[in-house]
Amino acid sequence: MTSRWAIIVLMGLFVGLVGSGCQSDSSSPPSPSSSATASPDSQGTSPRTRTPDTTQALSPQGASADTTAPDGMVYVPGAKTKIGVETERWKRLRANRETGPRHLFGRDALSPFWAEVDPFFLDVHPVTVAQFRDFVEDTGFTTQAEEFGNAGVLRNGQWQLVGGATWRRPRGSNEPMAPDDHPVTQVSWNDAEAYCEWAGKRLPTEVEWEHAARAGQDRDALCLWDGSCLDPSARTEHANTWQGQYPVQNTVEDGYRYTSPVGAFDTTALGLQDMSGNVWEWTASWKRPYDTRGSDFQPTRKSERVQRGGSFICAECGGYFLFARAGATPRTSLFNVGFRCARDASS
Ligand SMILES: [Ca+2]
Ligand SMILES: [Ca+2]
Repeated sequence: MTSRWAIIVLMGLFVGLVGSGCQSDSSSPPSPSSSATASPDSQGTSPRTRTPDTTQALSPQGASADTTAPDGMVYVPGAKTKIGVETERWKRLRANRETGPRHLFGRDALSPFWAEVDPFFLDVHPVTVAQFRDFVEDTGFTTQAEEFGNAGVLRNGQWQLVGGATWRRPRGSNEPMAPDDHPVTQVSWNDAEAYCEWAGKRLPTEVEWEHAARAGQDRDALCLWDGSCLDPSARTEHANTWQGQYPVQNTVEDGYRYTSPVGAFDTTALGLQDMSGNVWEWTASWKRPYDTRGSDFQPTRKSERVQRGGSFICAECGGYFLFARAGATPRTSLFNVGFRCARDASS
């Protein structure tokens, strides 16, 4: 059983690397290339994101909404929010190779749309190793990477399934323990969902994630920080990414070769940390092109869940763009993917 899963995951790694995902970003987490044919609702299965309409004004928060965030979370106001990126803008970004990213996410983020998002709470930072340990110690939970006996690691410039790579030792059994204050990695989507449920929370939809990243209002922003995101040096300052020639040389100008402690870089206007860089973050949503989001969808074993925000191996990539989407099957565990949890604000 274990080897069967390993093969499935390994196939995903290779397909993700040689498939269409490579064009969009060489440093994106490897994943099956099924997203083009999958047709999940990009807003996930969540009823929290309602059908968009043509009104673009911020909708007032419900008068009864409780805006006092629980410990470790921030309040994200509800709004009608624009998700995705205009085709022309995306083409201009792609054409601007000198200042823009060489690898640009986003073909499946074209066809932007308006969504109405209810207010919600979102974790300030990705779930840390210490927080995940509390969950494991409380529940005896076994992650899927532990079950399979291996997980995905970028090693010597190649994605590999490495034995013994788990949330405790994300790069393999002979590698260092993950520090307590770093984001937990080597957790599958299923693991992430289990954690959030234990914590009395849930995974955010990708619409909620992008809305929060836009500080709940800035619909036209490209990045978490201002227009300087097209300046390569600004990326070093604002987020844990990759400097140098991916995937063979990392000059580590930002101080971190792998994950960084949560909060080591910028905090957004809403008070969120590590939204860009450090680790990609699982969302509740199935990955499908936005222009198919209105159609029926039945997930298959190849269907992917959306990840957001880019990671420490995001090199000259567009992972730090607010519209950037990556994905992997819900069983996939990678050393640059973590998650944070959300909670309804008015219930
Ligand atoms: Ca780095
Ligand atoms: Ca992140």
